[in-house]
Amino acid sequence: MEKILVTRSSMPTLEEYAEEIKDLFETHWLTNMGPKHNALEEKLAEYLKVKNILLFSNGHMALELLIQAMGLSGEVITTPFTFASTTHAIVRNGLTPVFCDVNPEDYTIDVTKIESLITERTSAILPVHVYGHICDVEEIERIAKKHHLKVIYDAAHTFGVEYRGRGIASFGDASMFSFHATKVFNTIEGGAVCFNNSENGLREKLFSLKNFGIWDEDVIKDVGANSKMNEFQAAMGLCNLRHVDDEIAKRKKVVERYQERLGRTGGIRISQEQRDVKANYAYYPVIFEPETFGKTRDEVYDLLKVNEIYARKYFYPLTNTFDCYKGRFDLGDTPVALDLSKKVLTLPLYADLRMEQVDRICDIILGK
Ligand code: T4K
Repeated sequence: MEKILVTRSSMPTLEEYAEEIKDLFETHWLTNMGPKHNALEEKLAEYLKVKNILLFSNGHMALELLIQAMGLSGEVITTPFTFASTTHAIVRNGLTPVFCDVNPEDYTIDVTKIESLITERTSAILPVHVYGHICDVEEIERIAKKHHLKVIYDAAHTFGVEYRGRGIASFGDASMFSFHATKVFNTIEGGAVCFNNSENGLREKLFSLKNFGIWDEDVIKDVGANSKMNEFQAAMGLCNLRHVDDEIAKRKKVVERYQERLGRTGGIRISQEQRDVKANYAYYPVIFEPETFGKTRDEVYDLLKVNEIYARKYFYPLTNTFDCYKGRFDLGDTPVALDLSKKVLTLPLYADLRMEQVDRICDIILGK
């Protein structure tokens, strides 16, 4: 039986990558903001339609250091229907996450519930464009302005996504992207912070924080970390960027096949295309309603697994139920997220997933 995993990293050919890294064996310049790192930054700023970009060793450190750089304090409003990274980045900065529920349509933050969670301790909103579905960026901007809050987006899943022709990172004060091996665009491990406004010193601060707080050889101003993207990562990015549009087009075909096969089945909820959004088809989440569909999410998961198909329960468990946060949060605050986390399964999705493989997955789910 052919094994199918939830995703498979996009890679250039060995020849293309070898060609890209060849000069590293002459220059011996391997990291610390080298020429490939700088070239990738330039190309990505253009691709993502954003004025400022800084590259990091991974998305998580990009987010953690972004929160530090913004000097946030007290409470940060966020959602628990996400990867561990989002909540951990807040807590590791000594801040308190305040969990807002998500909406049942696209699983992003429920903007009607944000204002009731704002207190005098709130300093920011940190919503997640989960699965590549964008948040209600306009309403979030309105709320943030009214209450003088910062907005940081966890845009780990939204590489290349645009809203009304604007790069998604042009919304909010800043956005974090992940370029992990499992993402639409990867640099093996990697990440970025993007933002438009550069008049607040954010660029300089982030540059310092990802390099031990060093401003120059003799001046260390910040308690920084080490989170630099190295030249081999950047080389992978330069190669993958050449093919990313093709990859997204192929992913779209896979998604369309899933929609065709599963879209009209009672008890199965699939994501709808968002209006005015150029999508990237990052994930394919399916919600199984056991009463109507006849099987629970866990039963579908197991059924696929015995057939060597490894779908994933992204995002279960909710971050506010993690062992490390035991007793700290009230699950009653996020009922929609809790319900989704018990019913969602993300099906295999990657550019080279063949149509007959998609059909096999759908046949098993539909009991054909
Ligand atoms: N915010 C959000 C909303 C995120 O989803 C993430 C990361 C972050 C922040 C933090 O960004 P990073 O610091 O990671 O850049 C994976 C990824 O490791 C993680 O990046 C991602 N989200 C999360 C949703 O998924 P795991 O633990 O599920 O990965 P793993 O090792 O089980 O891999 C999943 C599948 O991917 C494998 O079954 C096969 C495929 N795969 C995996 C690897 C490692 C490949 O094809 N190649 C590979 O090299 O977390």
